[in-house]
Amino acid sequence: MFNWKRFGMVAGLSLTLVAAGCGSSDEEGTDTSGDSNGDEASSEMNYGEEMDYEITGIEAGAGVVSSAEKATEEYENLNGWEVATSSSGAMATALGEAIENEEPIVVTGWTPHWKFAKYDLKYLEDPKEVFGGEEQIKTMVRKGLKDEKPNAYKILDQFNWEAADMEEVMLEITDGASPEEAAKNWISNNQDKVDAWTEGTEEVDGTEVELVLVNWDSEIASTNVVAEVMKEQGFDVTITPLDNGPMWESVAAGEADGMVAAWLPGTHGDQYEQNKDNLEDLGANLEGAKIGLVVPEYMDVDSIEDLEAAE
Ligand code: PBE
Repeated sequence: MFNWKRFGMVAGLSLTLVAAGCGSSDEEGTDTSGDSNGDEASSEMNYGEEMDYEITGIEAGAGVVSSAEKATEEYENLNGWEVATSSSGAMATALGEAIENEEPIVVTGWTPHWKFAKYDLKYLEDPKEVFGGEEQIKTMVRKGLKDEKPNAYKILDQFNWEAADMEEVMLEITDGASPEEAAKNWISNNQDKVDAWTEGTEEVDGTEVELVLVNWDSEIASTNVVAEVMKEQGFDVTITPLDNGPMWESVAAGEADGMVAAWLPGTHGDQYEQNKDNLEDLGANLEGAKIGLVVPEYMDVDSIEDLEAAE
């Protein structure tokens, strides 16, 4: 049997290594005679140079990383820029450190995310609309789930909340709570919402359910909340972290029961097209999501077009 977990891990790791190996290909040695930066009079900082013309990305398979790469091709001024891939956690650490030192940084960002509650941040305008508009986060389940595990299916179908709910859970996790703990706390404070998700379902006795996710902060929050609700109904829930492609493929292949992490229409548009015939789309579980390039407020740029091209 194909091991999706291992595939996801290995694929993620090797992509990271490839990305690390082909870092920046600066044109070193062209600047031969003295300091040709000239412009002593210019008070404008060259943010691009300070950042090594690098956008701080997240997991290689994330839609926001593909969009950022596309942006480096479509915006002339991002010519020569690279998107450095790592993980959502590493991006958040880099963002926190840059802010502490008031240094420039451009990250691949998304909403809902706790970073907007912790820091003063802004999305860069995207006149070419490379990052798309408002998105929904949708729930996808494997074919056959409805017949085989109707109560699990119904809970997943009825799961639906708001950005503020998700942010609350994310913030608690960032502040040190375990995902299970934060999920349980949210559930006990929002029993009315949870009751609507379990409405019309019966409790079960240890039925196994496997949910898949990518370890993005937003999906850690949502998946754990759904998992805890299902556990309270008697399900034996496993959460398996994968890379983005394998997350979609595992549901389409029927290896996993479902996921609540489908960002559409733009972010995961390719994955959806490739897998839509082999899975069941249960609709939006959250409205008003968004992706883009995000910078600290103190940076004097408003649009992607304000960033300087690499020399
Ligand atoms: N994200 C969070 C994901 C979807 C959820 C925006 C980092 C992505 O870019 O694929």
